[in-house]
Amino acid sequence: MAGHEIPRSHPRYHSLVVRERLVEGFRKGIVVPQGLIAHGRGEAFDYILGERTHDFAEEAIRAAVAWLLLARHPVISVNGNLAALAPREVGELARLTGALVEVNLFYRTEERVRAIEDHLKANGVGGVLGSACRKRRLPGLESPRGIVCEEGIFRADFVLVAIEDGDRTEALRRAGKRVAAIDLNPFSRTAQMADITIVDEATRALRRAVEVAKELRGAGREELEGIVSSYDNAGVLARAFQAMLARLSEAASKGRLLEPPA
Ligand code: PTJ
Repeated sequence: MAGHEIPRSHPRYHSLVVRERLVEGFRKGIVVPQGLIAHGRGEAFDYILGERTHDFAEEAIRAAVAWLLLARHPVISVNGNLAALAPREVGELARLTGALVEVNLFYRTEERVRAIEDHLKANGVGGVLGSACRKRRLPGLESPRGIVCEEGIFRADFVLVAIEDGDRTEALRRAGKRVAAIDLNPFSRTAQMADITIVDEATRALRRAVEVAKELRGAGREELEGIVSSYDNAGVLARAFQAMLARLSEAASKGRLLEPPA
């Protein structure tokens, strides 16, 4: 069934288009029903943030890109929601930074892994890991997210994850890897456990990461190391909470927002 026609004049046009993309992904077997619920939670946080990339997210994006460029074996981990929302952005960021792309799912079936690989390939992402690789287990992770590719996440020194449930970032860190997470919810276990937390909508953050990668690709090691070593994730998370608090207290004191949701 084709997606619904959304009138361009609708005040929430963009948000409705994004929902259609996920529903389409659900119909193609890329997104799980639980992914639609996860998106709703993300939308609520994005509303509070005013649906824009804040300075704290910008700082986290720069640190994540610098780390992707510095890492010996960087991997971008893709689940159903991310594949449906931002396949081209994933591909471009991987190309610019030399990162591998691996499909890693919580609600894992081999059929879904292949559907996501095909979708990524159809959107220009080359060399996706997932189905045809030597499988290994991430120690201490019971869920199917623990099934990883030896030449991908298992060997990685840096992993970028997005729209992720709570159990994996900790396991990746225990395995000695650095982790950057894109998560609109700064309260989440993933957001709290990551080395770098990008509190921003994943598609918006990846678009910005692509621009930053174009800029930083020509930078020397020293400059990249400077970005990484001066990065303070606790400070970035604190600023994300402050931004939410400021928007909420503005609304609470005036009963309305100066900038209504676009
Ligand atoms: O594709 P699978 O099988 O790996 O499953 C993927 C889902 C999303 C179902 C799974 O990872 C899950 O259940 O995730 P959670 O526990 O709902 O967590 C998702 C987190 O991502 C929540 O903190 C949301 O607020 C956040 N989130 C949702 N949509 C976005 C987002 N963050 C950034 N950008 C979004 N578009």
